[in-house]
Amino acid sequence: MAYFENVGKINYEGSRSTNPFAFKYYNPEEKVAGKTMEEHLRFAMAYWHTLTAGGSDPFGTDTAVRGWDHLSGMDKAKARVEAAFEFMDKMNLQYFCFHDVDIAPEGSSLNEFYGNIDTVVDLIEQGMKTSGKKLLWNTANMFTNPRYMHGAGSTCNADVYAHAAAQIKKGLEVGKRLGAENYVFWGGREGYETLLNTDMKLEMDNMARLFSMAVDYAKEIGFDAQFLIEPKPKEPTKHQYDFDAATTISFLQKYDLDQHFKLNLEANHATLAGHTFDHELRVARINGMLGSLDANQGDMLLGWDTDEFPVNIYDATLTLYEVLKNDGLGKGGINFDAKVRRQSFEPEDLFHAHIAGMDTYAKGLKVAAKMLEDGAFDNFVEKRYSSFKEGIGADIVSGKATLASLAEYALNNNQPRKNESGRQEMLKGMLNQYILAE
Ligand code: XUL
Ligand code: CO
Repeated sequence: MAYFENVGKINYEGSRSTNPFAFKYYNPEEKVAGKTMEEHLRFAMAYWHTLTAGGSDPFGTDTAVRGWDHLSGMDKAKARVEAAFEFMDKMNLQYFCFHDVDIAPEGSSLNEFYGNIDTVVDLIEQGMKTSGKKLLWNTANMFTNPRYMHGAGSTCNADVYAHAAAQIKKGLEVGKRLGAENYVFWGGREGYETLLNTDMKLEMDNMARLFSMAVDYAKEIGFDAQFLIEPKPKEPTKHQYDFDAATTISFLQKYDLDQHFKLNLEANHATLAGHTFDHELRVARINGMLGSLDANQGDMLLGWDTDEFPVNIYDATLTLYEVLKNDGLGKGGINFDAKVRRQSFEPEDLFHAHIAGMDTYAKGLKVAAKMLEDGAFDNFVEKRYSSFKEGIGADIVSGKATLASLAEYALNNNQPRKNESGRQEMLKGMLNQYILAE
């Protein structure tokens, strides 16, 4: 059965196309900086937003109209698998991502949940075989069920902690079976509401213990996916431990986990942390921790995680600039952790949303590649720090300088070199020129 019968395969038609069901910039085979767009971008569909969610918000129930609405339980779960492969095929998406609860109902016991997962994973495995679609990452949802009210790895309840471990164990087994390229941990309730009732040290130590157990188990079963932590500063919890890239990296370093993990960075999480997305990518990149991306965007007028499809070419350009500087995302990809608005309730809207997002990132990729190729920004930065290339600057960088040697230098240096302008406005003008020209 077709769940998206009004829409055919989405093809590239070029920037002058007026067909709303066509790519204007995303041309999978087009070569950019030595690789095809498809190889660079590795777009993924987020199962939870595209198949599972229905548009509800804290003030209203679902609005979405979907071909599986009349079904329930396992029948609905099975229908969604069919719909998922139809959507990915029509949308030309090669990858997908899911939480355990997105694909299968939890039932009334852990054992039943395991059984439901196995049944649906059989279907997914079949679909992957026939279609060639791949699993970018899977994860365990350890935040929706009421049992996780105090957290999962950071809960005060050891039985809940054990339940979380059981979900992760199954998630790793499923990941191995489906050949997931990554496995994600997002700690939505790993944090606190008030320090008055919180043992922060124990909570963080326990989280690290759970990550270590996951690393050990993956090794034991031969699951070689890249492990990823997805930082987010707040929402749903007031303060989340994986606050941002810098905080998460130092957490991983402290617990000796940094060699086993990289980061899955999300645009709207960056803005919630008071950062730009490219800031987060830069922090991860210079620490060798840039793993994968959750592509979306927030709304400057709203203070929460609106998870809108990314349409901002300026941001996409700066994002792809970091990705290219990182020499790509390796096993990672670009997952649309984004949802259509509540008013965009028709199945067609899912296509419009993904087309807009994929075109935005495709255009960003082309602009960023040109910026890198020309080297204008690199040259500027290189020149800006040139005082560290020779003389006293080279001594500082090589570690030869001491406070005493620097003080002696400063005392004798009667004509210190003058500061030069940072030329920020000129550089931003140049960036606009690239975006408008490319
Ligand atoms: C929530 C969020 C999650 C993670 C996976 O803000 O981003 O969907 O991506 O759990
Ligand atoms: Co996300």
